[in-house]
Amino acid sequence: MVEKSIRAARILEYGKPLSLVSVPKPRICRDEEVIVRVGAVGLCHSDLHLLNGEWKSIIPLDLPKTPGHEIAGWVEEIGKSVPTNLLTPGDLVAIFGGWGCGICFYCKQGNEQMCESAKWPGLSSYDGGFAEYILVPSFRFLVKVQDTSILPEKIAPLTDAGLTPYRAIKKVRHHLGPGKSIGIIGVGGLGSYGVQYAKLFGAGSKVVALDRSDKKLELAQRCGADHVINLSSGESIKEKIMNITSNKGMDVILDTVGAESTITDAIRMIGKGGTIVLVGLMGNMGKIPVAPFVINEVKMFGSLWGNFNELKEVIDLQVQGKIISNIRNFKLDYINEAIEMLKNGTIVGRGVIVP
Ligand code: FEH
Ligand code: ZN
Ligand code: ZN
Repeated sequence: MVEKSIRAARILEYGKPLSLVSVPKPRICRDEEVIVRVGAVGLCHSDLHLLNGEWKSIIPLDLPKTPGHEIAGWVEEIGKSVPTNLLTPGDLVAIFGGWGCGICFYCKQGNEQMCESAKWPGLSSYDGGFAEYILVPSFRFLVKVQDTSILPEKIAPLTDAGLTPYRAIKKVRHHLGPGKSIGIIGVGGLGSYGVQYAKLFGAGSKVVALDRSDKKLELAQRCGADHVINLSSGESIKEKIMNITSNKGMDVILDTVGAESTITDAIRMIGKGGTIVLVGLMGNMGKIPVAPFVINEVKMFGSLWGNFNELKEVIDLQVQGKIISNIRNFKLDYINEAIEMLKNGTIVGRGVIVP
Protein backbone atom coordinates (compact mmCIF):
# COMPACT_ATOMS: atom_id res chain seq x y z
CA MET A 1 0.00 0.00 0.00
CA VAL A 2 1.30 3.46 -0.90
CA GLU A 3 1.71 5.60 2.21
CA LYS A 4 -0.04 8.97 1.85
CA SER A 5 1.74 12.03 3.12
CA ILE A 6 0.51 15.31 4.60
CA ARG A 7 2.06 18.68 5.44
CA ALA A 8 2.93 19.56 9.01
CA ALA A 9 4.78 22.39 10.77
CA ARG A 10 7.13 20.66 13.21
CA ILE A 11 9.68 21.44 15.90
CA LEU A 12 12.91 19.83 14.71
CA GLU A 13 15.12 21.77 17.11
CA TYR A 14 14.22 24.05 20.03
CA GLY A 15 14.70 27.76 19.43
CA LYS A 16 14.43 27.42 15.63
CA PRO A 17 11.47 28.28 13.33
CA LEU A 18 9.02 25.45 12.71
CA SER A 19 9.86 23.34 9.66
CA LEU A 20 7.17 22.69 7.07
CA VAL A 21 7.68 19.05 6.22
CA SER A 22 5.93 16.08 4.69
CA VAL A 23 4.93 13.38 7.18
CA PRO A 24 2.91 10.17 6.77
CA LYS A 25 -0.85 10.71 7.01
CA PRO A 26 -1.97 9.34 10.39
CA ARG A 27 -3.67 5.95 10.30
CA ILE A 28 -6.22 4.39 12.64
CA CYS A 29 -4.52 1.69 14.72
CA ARG A 30 -6.97 1.39 17.61
CA ASP A 31 -10.73 1.07 17.41
CA GLU A 32 -11.51 4.20 19.48
CA GLU A 33 -9.35 6.49 17.35
CA VAL A 34 -10.53 9.20 14.97
CA ILE A 35 -8.66 11.04 12.24
CA VAL A 36 -9.65 14.69 11.92
CA ARG A 37 -8.92 16.87 8.90
CA VAL A 38 -7.70 20.06 10.52
CA GLY A 39 -9.86 23.05 9.58
CA ALA A 40 -8.19 25.55 11.90
CA VAL A 41 -5.75 25.63 14.79
CA GLY A 42 -5.15 28.52 17.18
CA LEU A 43 -1.75 29.90 18.13
CA CYS A 44 -1.25 29.97 21.89
CA HIS A 45 1.45 31.62 24.00
CA SER A 46 2.18 28.16 25.38
CA ASP A 47 3.37 27.24 21.88
CA LEU A 48 6.04 29.94 22.18
CA HIS A 49 7.32 28.48 25.46
CA LEU A 50 7.31 25.04 23.90
CA LEU A 51 9.11 26.08 20.69
CA ASN A 52 11.81 27.92 22.61
CA GLY A 53 12.48 24.86 24.76
CA GLU A 54 11.51 26.80 27.92
CA TRP A 55 9.22 23.96 29.02
CA LYS A 56 11.69 21.13 28.24
CA SER A 57 11.74 19.98 31.84
CA ILE A 58 8.01 20.27 32.60
CA ILE A 59 6.82 18.95 29.22
CA PRO A 60 9.60 16.72 27.86
CA LEU A 61 9.08 16.00 24.14
CA ASP A 62 10.73 13.60 21.75
CA LEU A 63 11.56 15.77 18.73
CA PRO A 64 10.48 16.14 16.00
CA LYS A 65 7.04 17.09 17.22
CA THR A 66 4.02 18.84 15.67
CA PRO A 67 2.64 21.40 18.16
CA GLY A 68 -0.83 23.00 18.14
CA HIS A 69 -3.45 22.23 20.79
CA GLU A 70 -6.40 24.48 19.83
CA ILE A 71 -8.00 22.54 17.02
CA ALA A 72 -11.23 22.20 15.05
CA GLY A 73 -11.92 20.34 11.82
CA TRP A 74 -13.91 17.60 10.17
CA VAL A 75 -14.03 13.89 10.96
CA GLU A 76 -12.13 12.10 8.23
CA GLU A 77 -12.16 8.51 9.44
CA ILE A 78 -13.36 6.65 12.54
CA GLY A 79 -12.21 3.47 14.28
CA LYS A 80 -14.44 0.40 14.48
CA SER A 81 -15.73 1.07 18.01
CA VAL A 82 -16.66 4.75 17.52
CA PRO A 83 -20.45 5.00 18.00
CA THR A 84 -21.83 6.23 14.68
CA ASN A 85 -24.77 7.85 16.44
CA LEU A 86 -22.14 10.18 17.96
CA LEU A 87 -19.78 10.77 15.07
CA THR A 88 -19.59 10.10 11.37
CA PRO A 89 -17.14 11.22 8.69
CA GLY A 90 -17.77 14.79 7.59
CA ASP A 91 -18.92 16.02 11.03
CA LEU A 92 -17.57 19.39 12.18
CA VAL A 93 -15.80 18.86 15.51
CA ALA A 94 -13.89 20.72 18.19
CA ILE A 95 -11.02 18.77 19.70
CA PHE A 96 -11.02 18.85 23.50
CA GLY A 97 -7.36 19.15 24.48
CA GLY A 98 -7.31 17.39 27.86
CA TRP A 99 -6.61 13.87 26.69
CA GLY A 100 -7.01 12.20 30.07
CA CYS A 101 -6.69 8.53 31.04
CA GLY A 102 -10.38 8.49 31.99
CA ILE A 103 -9.92 6.61 35.28
CA CYS A 104 -7.75 8.70 37.64
CA PHE A 105 -9.30 10.84 40.39
CA TYR A 106 -9.22 14.05 38.30
CA CYS A 107 -10.64 12.40 35.17
CA LYS A 108 -13.44 10.83 37.23
CA GLN A 109 -14.20 14.33 38.56
CA GLY A 110 -14.68 15.39 34.96
CA ASN A 111 -11.47 17.41 34.84
CA GLU A 112 -9.53 15.44 32.26
CA GLN A 113 -7.35 18.46 31.51
CA MET A 114 -5.88 17.84 34.99
CA CYS A 115 -5.35 14.09 34.51
CA GLU A 116 -2.41 12.58 36.39
CA SER A 117 -1.03 11.46 33.03
CA ALA A 118 -2.63 13.98 30.67
CA LYS A 119 -1.59 13.74 27.03
CA TRP A 120 -2.42 17.14 25.58
CA PRO A 121 -2.18 17.25 21.75
CA GLY A 122 1.06 18.90 20.65
CA LEU A 123 2.14 19.21 24.29
CA SER A 124 2.88 15.52 24.92
CA SER A 125 3.84 12.36 23.03
CA TYR A 126 0.93 13.04 20.64
CA ASP A 127 1.38 15.32 17.65
CA GLY A 128 -0.83 18.41 17.59
CA GLY A 129 -2.75 20.29 14.95
CA PHE A 130 -0.23 22.37 12.97
CA ALA A 131 -0.82 19.90 10.15
CA GLU A 132 -3.42 18.90 7.60
CA TYR A 133 -4.64 15.93 9.66
CA ILE A 134 -4.44 14.82 13.29
CA LEU A 135 -4.94 11.48 14.99
CA VAL A 136 -7.21 11.80 18.03
CA PRO A 137 -6.76 8.82 20.40
CA SER A 138 -10.44 8.60 21.33
CA PHE A 139 -13.82 9.84 20.12
CA ARG A 140 -14.32 10.86 23.80
CA PHE A 141 -12.26 13.98 23.06
CA LEU A 142 -14.45 15.31 20.27
CA VAL A 143 -17.38 17.70 20.54
CA LYS A 144 -19.63 17.62 17.49
CA VAL A 145 -20.68 21.11 16.42
CA GLN A 146 -24.32 20.83 15.39
CA ASP A 147 -24.39 24.16 13.54
CA THR A 148 -22.31 23.36 10.48
CA SER A 149 -22.54 26.92 9.16
CA ILE A 150 -19.89 28.02 11.69
CA LEU A 151 -16.37 28.11 10.28
CA PRO A 152 -13.74 25.95 12.04
CA GLU A 153 -11.60 29.06 12.62
CA LYS A 154 -14.34 30.38 14.92
CA ILE A 155 -14.45 27.06 16.79
CA ALA A 156 -10.73 26.27 17.21
CA PRO A 157 -9.97 29.18 19.60
CA LEU A 158 -12.88 28.13 21.79
CA THR A 159 -11.00 24.95 22.76
CA ASP A 160 -8.43 26.98 24.74
CA ALA A 161 -8.55 30.80 24.44
CA GLY A 162 -12.34 30.71 24.83
CA LEU A 163 -12.41 27.88 27.35
CA THR A 164 -9.76 28.96 29.86
CA PRO A 165 -11.32 32.30 30.92
CA TYR A 166 -14.77 30.66 30.90
CA ARG A 167 -13.75 28.14 33.57
CA ALA A 168 -11.96 30.85 35.55
CA ILE A 169 -14.90 33.28 35.54
CA LYS A 170 -17.36 30.51 36.45
CA LYS A 171 -15.30 30.01 39.61
CA VAL A 172 -15.70 33.65 40.70
CA ARG A 173 -19.27 34.39 39.61
CA HIS A 174 -20.47 34.45 43.22
CA HIS A 175 -18.21 37.46 43.88
CA LEU A 176 -19.82 39.49 41.08
CA GLY A 177 -22.99 41.57 40.85
CA PRO A 178 -24.26 45.17 40.98
CA GLY A 179 -21.73 47.51 42.59
CA LYS A 180 -18.92 45.00 42.03
CA SER A 181 -16.05 45.14 39.58
CA ILE A 182 -13.92 42.74 37.58
CA GLY A 183 -10.63 43.50 35.86
CA ILE A 184 -9.32 41.54 32.91
CA ILE A 185 -5.56 41.89 32.56
CA GLY A 186 -4.38 41.22 29.00
CA VAL A 187 -6.67 41.50 25.99
CA GLY A 188 -4.93 38.85 23.90
CA GLY A 189 -6.57 35.64 22.74
CA LEU A 190 -7.94 34.80 26.19
CA GLY A 191 -8.73 38.31 27.38
CA SER A 192 -11.14 39.20 24.57
CA TYR A 193 -13.28 36.23 25.62
CA GLY A 194 -12.68 37.09 29.29
CA VAL A 195 -14.24 40.53 28.81
CA GLN A 196 -17.30 38.97 27.13
CA TYR A 197 -17.80 36.42 29.94
CA ALA A 198 -17.36 39.16 32.54
CA LYS A 199 -20.24 41.04 30.86
CA LEU A 200 -22.34 37.91 30.42
CA PHE A 201 -21.88 36.46 33.92
CA GLY A 202 -20.88 39.57 35.87
CA ALA A 203 -24.53 40.38 36.73
CA GLY A 204 -23.99 44.13 36.39
CA SER A 205 -20.37 44.27 37.59
CA LYS A 206 -18.20 46.95 36.06
CA VAL A 207 -15.80 45.36 33.58
CA VAL A 208 -12.35 46.94 33.30
CA ALA A 209 -9.90 45.78 30.61
CA LEU A 210 -6.19 46.42 31.02
CA ASP A 211 -3.47 46.01 28.40
CA ARG A 212 -0.38 47.77 27.04
CA SER A 213 -1.80 48.09 23.51
CA ASP A 214 -4.43 50.64 22.50
CA LYS A 215 -5.51 48.41 19.59
CA LYS A 216 -6.21 45.57 22.03
CA LEU A 217 -8.06 47.95 24.33
CA GLU A 218 -10.23 49.00 21.37
CA LEU A 219 -11.05 45.32 20.90
CA ALA A 220 -11.93 45.12 24.61
CA GLN A 221 -14.36 48.00 24.11
CA ARG A 222 -15.95 46.22 21.16
CA CYS A 223 -16.30 43.18 23.43
CA GLY A 224 -18.23 45.27 25.95
CA ALA A 225 -15.64 46.54 28.48
CA ASP A 226 -17.02 49.46 30.52
CA HIS A 227 -13.56 50.95 31.13
CA VAL A 228 -10.17 50.41 29.52
CA ILE A 229 -6.77 51.24 31.01
CA ASN A 230 -3.46 51.25 29.20
CA LEU A 231 -0.96 49.64 31.57
CA SER A 232 1.96 51.44 29.93
CA SER A 233 0.36 54.90 30.07
CA GLY A 234 2.56 55.88 33.01
CA GLU A 235 -0.40 57.41 34.84
CA SER A 236 -1.35 56.00 38.19
CA ILE A 237 -3.25 52.83 37.46
CA LYS A 238 -4.19 52.44 41.09
CA GLU A 239 -5.74 55.92 41.12
CA LYS A 240 -7.82 55.14 38.04
CA ILE A 241 -9.04 51.90 39.61
CA MET A 242 -9.93 53.70 42.83
CA ASN A 243 -11.96 56.25 40.82
CA ILE A 244 -13.84 53.52 38.96
CA THR A 245 -14.54 51.48 42.11
CA SER A 246 -15.45 54.28 44.55
CA ASN A 247 -12.17 53.72 46.39
CA LYS A 248 -12.78 50.02 47.03
CA GLY A 249 -10.34 48.44 44.59
CA MET A 250 -11.36 45.59 42.29
CA ASP A 251 -13.45 42.69 43.59
CA VAL A 252 -12.11 40.22 41.02
CA ILE A 253 -9.12 40.27 38.69
CA LEU A 254 -8.48 37.73 35.95
CA ASP A 255 -4.82 37.76 34.92
CA THR A 256 -4.60 36.25 31.44
CA VAL A 257 -0.90 37.15 31.17
CA GLY A 258 0.76 35.74 34.27
CA ALA A 259 3.94 37.84 34.13
CA GLU A 260 5.67 39.14 37.24
CA SER A 261 4.53 42.68 36.36
CA THR A 262 0.86 41.74 35.86
CA ILE A 263 0.77 39.82 39.15
CA THR A 264 2.21 42.90 40.88
CA ASP A 265 -0.39 45.10 39.10
CA ALA A 266 -3.19 42.74 40.13
CA ILE A 267 -2.19 42.79 43.79
CA ARG A 268 -1.94 46.59 43.67
CA MET A 269 -5.46 46.93 42.21
CA ILE A 270 -7.34 44.30 44.19
CA GLY A 271 -9.68 45.45 46.97
CA LYS A 272 -10.23 44.06 50.46
CA GLY A 273 -11.40 40.46 50.30
CA GLY A 274 -10.84 40.47 46.53
CA THR A 275 -10.03 37.47 44.37
CA ILE A 276 -7.27 37.18 41.77
CA VAL A 277 -7.46 34.30 39.28
CA LEU A 278 -4.32 33.45 37.38
CA VAL A 279 -4.66 31.71 34.02
CA GLY A 280 -1.78 33.20 31.97
CA LEU A 281 1.51 31.31 31.83
CA MET A 282 3.80 34.04 30.47
CA GLY A 283 6.26 34.39 33.34
CA ASN A 284 8.03 32.11 35.78
CA MET A 285 7.59 33.78 39.16
CA GLY A 286 5.47 36.44 40.82
CA LYS A 287 6.15 38.49 43.94
CA ILE A 288 3.60 38.80 46.71
CA PRO A 289 3.86 41.79 49.06
CA VAL A 290 3.04 39.97 52.29
CA ALA A 291 1.49 42.71 54.43
CA PRO A 292 -1.13 44.06 51.95
CA PHE A 293 -1.93 40.49 50.91
CA VAL A 294 -2.70 39.47 54.49
CA ILE A 295 -4.23 42.72 55.72
CA ASN A 296 -6.61 42.90 52.73
CA GLU A 297 -7.43 39.17 52.90
CA VAL A 298 -6.64 38.74 49.22
CA LYS A 299 -7.45 35.39 47.62
CA MET A 300 -5.45 34.16 44.64
CA PHE A 301 -5.67 30.89 42.74
CA GLY A 302 -4.87 29.32 39.41
CA SER A 303 -7.26 27.78 36.91
CA LEU A 304 -6.22 25.34 34.20
CA TRP A 305 -7.82 25.28 30.77
CA GLY A 306 -11.37 23.84 31.03
CA ASN A 307 -13.13 20.48 31.03
CA PHE A 308 -15.13 18.71 28.35
CA ASN A 309 -18.55 19.91 29.52
CA GLU A 310 -17.28 23.47 29.81
CA LEU A 311 -16.08 23.26 26.20
CA LYS A 312 -19.58 22.18 25.17
CA GLU A 313 -21.02 25.16 27.07
CA VAL A 314 -18.63 27.59 25.35
CA ILE A 315 -19.50 26.17 21.92
CA ASP A 316 -23.19 26.60 22.81
CA LEU A 317 -22.54 30.26 23.60
CA GLN A 318 -20.87 30.71 20.19
CA VAL A 319 -23.67 28.87 18.37
CA GLN A 320 -26.26 31.08 20.12
CA GLY A 321 -24.29 34.19 19.10
CA LYS A 322 -23.71 35.20 22.75
CA ILE A 323 -19.94 35.46 22.23
CA ILE A 324 -17.83 36.42 19.25
CA SER A 325 -14.43 35.07 18.25
CA ASN A 326 -11.97 37.76 17.19
CA ILE A 327 -9.53 36.01 14.94
CA ARG A 328 -6.84 36.64 12.39
CA ASN A 329 -6.25 33.84 9.87
CA PHE A 330 -2.86 32.72 8.54
CA LYS A 331 -2.15 30.00 6.00
CA LEU A 332 0.02 27.13 7.25
CA ASP A 333 2.85 28.36 4.97
CA TYR A 334 3.02 31.57 7.02
CA ILE A 335 3.04 29.93 10.44
CA ASN A 336 6.49 31.24 11.36
CA GLU A 337 5.48 34.80 10.43
CA ALA A 338 2.37 34.37 12.60
CA ILE A 339 4.52 33.09 15.48
CA GLU A 340 6.78 36.17 15.15
CA MET A 341 3.71 38.41 15.29
CA LEU A 342 2.42 36.60 18.37
CA LYS A 343 5.83 37.12 20.01
CA ASN A 344 5.76 40.84 19.17
CA GLY A 345 2.20 41.23 20.41
CA THR A 346 0.92 42.46 17.03
CA ILE A 347 -1.93 39.98 16.61
CA VAL A 348 -5.18 41.50 17.86
CA GLY A 349 -7.49 38.66 18.98
CA ARG A 350 -6.44 35.05 18.33
CA GLY A 351 -4.10 34.08 15.52
CA VAL A 352 -5.50 31.02 13.77
CA ILE A 353 -3.70 28.79 11.28
CA VAL A 354 -5.82 27.47 8.44
CA PRO A 355 -3.99 24.59 6.71
C1 FEH B 1 -0.18 24.59 28.73
C2 FEH B 1 0.52 23.55 29.28
C3 FEH B 1 -0.14 22.46 29.78
C4 FEH B 1 -1.48 22.41 29.72
C5 FEH B 1 -2.18 23.44 29.18
C6 FEH B 1 -1.52 24.53 28.70
C7 FEH B 1 -2.25 25.70 28.13
O1 FEH B 1 -1.66 26.18 26.96
C8 FEH B 1 -3.58 25.51 27.77
O2 FEH B 1 -3.88 26.78 27.38
ZN1 ZN C 1 -2.87 27.01 25.16
ZN1 ZN D 1 -6.73 10.67 34.28
